[in-house]
Amino acid sequence: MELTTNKNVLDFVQKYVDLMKPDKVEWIDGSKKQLNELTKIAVSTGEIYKCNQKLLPGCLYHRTAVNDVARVEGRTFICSREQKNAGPTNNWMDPKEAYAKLDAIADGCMKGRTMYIIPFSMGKIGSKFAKYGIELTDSIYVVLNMAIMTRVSAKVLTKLGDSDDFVRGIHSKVKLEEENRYICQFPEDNTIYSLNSGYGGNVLLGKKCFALRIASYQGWKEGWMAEHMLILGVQKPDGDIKYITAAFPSACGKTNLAMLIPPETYTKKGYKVFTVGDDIAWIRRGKGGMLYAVNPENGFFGVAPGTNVKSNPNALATTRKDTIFTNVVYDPKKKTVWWEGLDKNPPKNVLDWKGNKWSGGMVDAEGKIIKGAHPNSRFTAPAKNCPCLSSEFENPKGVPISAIIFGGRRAKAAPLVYEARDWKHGVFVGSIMASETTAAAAGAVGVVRHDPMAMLPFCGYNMADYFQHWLDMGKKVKNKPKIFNVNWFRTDDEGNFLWPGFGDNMRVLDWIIRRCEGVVDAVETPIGYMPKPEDINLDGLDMSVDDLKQILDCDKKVWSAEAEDIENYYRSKFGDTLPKELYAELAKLKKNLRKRA
Ligand code: GTP
Ligand code: SPV
Ligand code: MN
Repeated sequence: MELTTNKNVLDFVQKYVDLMKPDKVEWIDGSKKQLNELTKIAVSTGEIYKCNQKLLPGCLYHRTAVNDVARVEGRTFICSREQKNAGPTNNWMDPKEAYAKLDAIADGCMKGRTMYIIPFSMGKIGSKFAKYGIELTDSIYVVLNMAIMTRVSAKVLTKLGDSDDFVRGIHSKVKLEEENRYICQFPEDNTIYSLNSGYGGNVLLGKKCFALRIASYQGWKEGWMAEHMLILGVQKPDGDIKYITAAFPSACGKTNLAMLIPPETYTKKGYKVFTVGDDIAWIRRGKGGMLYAVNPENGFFGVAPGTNVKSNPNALATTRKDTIFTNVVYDPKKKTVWWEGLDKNPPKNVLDWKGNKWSGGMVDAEGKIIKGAHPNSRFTAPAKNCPCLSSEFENPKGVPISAIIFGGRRAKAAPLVYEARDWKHGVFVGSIMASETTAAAAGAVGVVRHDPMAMLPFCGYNMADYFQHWLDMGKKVKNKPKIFNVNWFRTDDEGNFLWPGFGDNMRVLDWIIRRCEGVVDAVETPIGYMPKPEDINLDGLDMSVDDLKQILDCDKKVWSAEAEDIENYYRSKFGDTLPKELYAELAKLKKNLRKRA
């Protein structure tokens, strides 16, 4: 039954029913009963497996097509009317051409299938931050994931009333053909059109497509920001909580930092860390001249490999019920799941992420270990399962931000942590972010590329305008967060990480917070303020101040080369369109490097 009389919604649905020609249409109200019935259908067709309900109550298992396991940046388009509004970092398609191309692929694609209509909210329904969407899909897997990741409810339609202010999401698996896979965003039409994929970031349209690509555009127009950031709260022994957001590229440690458990030297003093979000932050100006952040999502779509009781016990605990596992190892007898880095006992005689027979320790013809789980295998888990979920998770006003952290995966160059001199310099620091590519997107892994603010694949408009928007936001905010850059991934010549990372990243957060409070000194370097090595708490770590000095350095030679590279990047990508403040910051960096040489 239709859940609304909103003509804008009904017209939208009808248009795609006429085009895609589903046998049946079903409105999703988000009720447990309906989701259970859909699960039953998906289990009966083999689309989804039910896990062992004693060990993993409410948990499900799914495998995507082998050619469809990550975001496809090369097939992701920003379809603004003018190419310049997509900018130099996005693929662009003319919207007319894009609709025609996609409509032709979608014609009749749901014959023999059911179209599910999912009303969902990003952000708490009814809050100032909230934005609503309707996703059409022919995938039960998508419905079940959306019901975890977003707020799926008939209430969304009630709140929407007769309004036209909703994001239109159109998704079909079609035939999962790689050559006809398209992830198109139409920011000026509030529309997302995704065909021929069944993988997370390509099809859970509330996430990257809406909450980042469309929302970043909305934020630009409306004076707020949509960022690829985690949000966490650090509670100090005196009870005061400082909130921090951090932008790292995909698979560079957001979920891990958001859920970190501090080392004993902190817990015994009473420090606690709370998670508000692990991937996306919507940020607005608020009380006290500060920036406030909410997590618009309702669940975590986290990287499975490497998640274990030691690295991230909170994430692991979050996945023990009502979770969907995708592309990990499945034991069809025990109905349990496994992934590399879960424990040291890989199962035998089970199925790998492709559904092939697999046993831990199996090697290929060259003697190389065959992995059981895909490196980008994921869990979809409800936020409310998270043991360290912040009590502010549902706060409709968001949390006040004291610090913003940028960070990437850099074997060399970038030090453990440094602080920007001011907001403008901080925007520069975000704009020059570079990071090694990971398995979260299709393509080569481990290649250093520029990824400004970790938004390269997610900015829904011209990146030069996005930089300007950052600069402008700074002008409007009185009590601006301080901006920092971190790198957990420095390695020695043998490729070993030089910093323990994970829970021990608390030691860096501690310095950051003390900087925000103005209670600790710093050393001025050409790239910004760096900690005095003795100001990083190493208590309980097998690491000397000398070891630490290795990763708290600003090598002038390395940074001079870095500055050249930034200049090339700026000039070749953006030329005159780049805000002149950023060229001025680059000039300052070069001068600092010369001065102190
Ligand atoms: P997306 O969900 O793709 O946006 O990823 P994410 O940024 O949330 O990354 P996540 O926390 O899932 O971590 C990705 C990978 O980085 C995992 O394999 C982690 O084990 C690894 N990782 C996370 N934090 C650290 C760290 O502090 N040090 C090291 N060496 N590895 C880390
Ligand atoms: C990322 O790649 O940054 C993710 C996973 O968070 S996806 O939803 O697939 O984009
Ligand atoms: Mn992400």
